[in-house]
Amino acid sequence: KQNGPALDRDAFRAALMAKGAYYHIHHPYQVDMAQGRSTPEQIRGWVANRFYYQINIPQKDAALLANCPDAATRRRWVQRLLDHDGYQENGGGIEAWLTLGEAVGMTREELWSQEHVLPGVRFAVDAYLNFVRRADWREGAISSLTELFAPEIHQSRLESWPQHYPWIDAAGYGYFRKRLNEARRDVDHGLEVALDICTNYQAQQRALDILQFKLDVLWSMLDAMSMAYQLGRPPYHSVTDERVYHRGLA
Ligand code: PQQ
Repeated sequence: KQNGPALDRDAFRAALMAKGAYYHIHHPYQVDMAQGRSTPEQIRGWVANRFYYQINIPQKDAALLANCPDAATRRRWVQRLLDHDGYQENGGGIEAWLTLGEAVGMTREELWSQEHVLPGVRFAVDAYLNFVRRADWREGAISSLTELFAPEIHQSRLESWPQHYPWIDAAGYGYFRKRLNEARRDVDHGLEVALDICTNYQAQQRALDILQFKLDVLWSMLDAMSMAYQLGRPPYHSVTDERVYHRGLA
């Protein structure tokens, strides 16, 4: 990319925020869920596939910690592991997502089995984990910045889903409620890192590319779900009705 003038702190923050235009809140699959057009099968498909994201997030954050030589940063970042994995008697986000799974009519075993996880979703999530494994921790932190836009999507689910989907047990909504505050706190830290290190044009463009990569991850997950659950074209649909796709080699 060409060189150019650096944006000042506020203009760079605005450029990051402008990437919200490509957030998965605008994906037709997400829009259909928010507007009450999704079938129970489509909601269940989303919950089961998103579970793969949920279980990879703490591994992603552990990878970032492993790459971070700064103790003060690790002290703050480690909270994300506790948020998702839980600690002592506190259940974390993974537990809350399993409760969401039960609320939409699936068993915990069904989620853990990964039998519903589509290859396209798996590849997208794996790309995120692998990026953070290999990246400088500060670039890893920048890749979490889609969370800038997450409180709005969690809030929208809390408002619209109970209205449209009375068949979902309200006990399932704990995850979304819990993330409202956690995401805001995460974003404060991630944004601080981005604004502090991206003080020249090239670093700023690189940060915007990293954020776009992460937006691509989230969008691609929903593309795979659209094919499978809306268009009736899951992998190998032209050959078999069986879910023959692999369940992860790790
Ligand atoms: N993103 C991260 C991350 O990149 O570290 C962690 C989370 C997200 C979560 O814990 C979420 O719950 C979450 N939820 C959504 C969503 O439901 O739309 C999106 C995102 C995101 O933007 O990456 C996260």
